[in-house]
Amino acid sequence: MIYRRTVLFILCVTIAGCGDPPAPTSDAPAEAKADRPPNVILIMADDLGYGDISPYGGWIETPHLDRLAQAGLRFSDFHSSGNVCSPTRAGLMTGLYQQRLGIPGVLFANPERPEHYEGIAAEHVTIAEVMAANGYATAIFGKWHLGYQPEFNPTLHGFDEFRGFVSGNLDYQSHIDMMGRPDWWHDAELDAEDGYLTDLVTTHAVNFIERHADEPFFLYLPHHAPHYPFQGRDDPADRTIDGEFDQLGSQEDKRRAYREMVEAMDDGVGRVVEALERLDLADDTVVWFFSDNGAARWGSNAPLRGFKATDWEGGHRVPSIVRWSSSVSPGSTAILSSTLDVMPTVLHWAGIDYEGRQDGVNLAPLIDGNEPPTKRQLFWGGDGTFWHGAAMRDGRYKLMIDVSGDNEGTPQLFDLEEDIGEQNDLADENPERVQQMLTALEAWKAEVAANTP
Ligand SMILES: [Ca+2]
Repeated sequence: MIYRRTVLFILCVTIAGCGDPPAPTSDAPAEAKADRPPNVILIMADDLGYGDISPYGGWIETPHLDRLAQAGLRFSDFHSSGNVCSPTRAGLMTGLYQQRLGIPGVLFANPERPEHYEGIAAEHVTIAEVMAANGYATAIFGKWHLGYQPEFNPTLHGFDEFRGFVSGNLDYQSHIDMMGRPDWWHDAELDAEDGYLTDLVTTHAVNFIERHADEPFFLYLPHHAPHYPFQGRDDPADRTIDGEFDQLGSQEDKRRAYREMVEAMDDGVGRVVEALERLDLADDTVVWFFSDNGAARWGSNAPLRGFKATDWEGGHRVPSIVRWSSSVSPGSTAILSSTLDVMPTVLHWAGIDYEGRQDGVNLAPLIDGNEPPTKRQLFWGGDGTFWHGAAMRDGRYKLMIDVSGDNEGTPQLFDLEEDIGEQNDLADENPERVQQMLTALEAWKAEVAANTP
């Protein structure tokens, strides 16, 4: 483990563009224990919508997430940087717009698709690499979806341990991917395990926390739930090796299965928090829960418009709750924020001075109230709509370029503070604002394209 960390550290300091080697600073948050920085656990749901879970008034009761929200901070204007799986994950891992990494869309499981051979390149610095270089034990349990080839394995991107899968969707019981291949890994080797996928992720998480209770740890839990195939704990396996199966799963009542999948994930949140409390780590551990994109049509993004794979709010405004009992005051916040902000914020909380490039911002001073909210711009353009459809936020305003269905990309403008459901297009009344935002969007496209392999 020490050897691997050393290698990563050398990698980071020798590669151009990496910036100065990350190193602990003297201005770690005063609340952290003097002898160790906080542990960090990122729990990411897959395709969970804004209107799915009870802390957001959703249709599924999630008592453990309710409890997390009561003890933590609930974001109401938090966004995934992509509207589908791989792009958001690339942005989350690096704090960079995923377009810079050449991952604007899904990395397909089908080997006939060119994207099957792409992934997160070695020169990009991940949050796990920086944490590991600063003394953290690191692990990922769950869905990677940042490359199928051996060189993209998470153990080569800063994670000491990996249990999980590399494809976009997996049978929750048989752990077979949509192409009929086994896809359950232990580090860089296929290694089958029995068990319901969501519970397996949780069991490995609790085990890791117990093993590392005496040292700082960084734990990334990208759950599969509630992404299809729709299978609750008691539903049978659908997929067999090289078999014929419905990708969505065989259950007719998909809403029922979806609810059970979310409930199993909520149980997992409860088991992780219980482990922290049992080991007296709860006050010294950041637990940050969010989703990788909005819900598909089996879930709910209410009151938002649109679904996963669109740039409407329903595609990327997602639940996000952070709990760090000793340092983050409970409540809710309307700060405009992004999965891109997770890395810079977590590194700040960990007392790590990282000088590499980041598109995200450190949210800590905004959360603390030490800085006033800034008027911020965020950009989207991804998964097949890249360079065609797109969206941008400029403070309360959103520019939307929709090329789906009958829409041919005529710019639309919405005031999200007045109209969160994106019903009243204000473009005709605000031509100057539309033009300013279009200009900014084009500048962003050109800038990230200049950094795209
Ligand atoms: Ca997803």
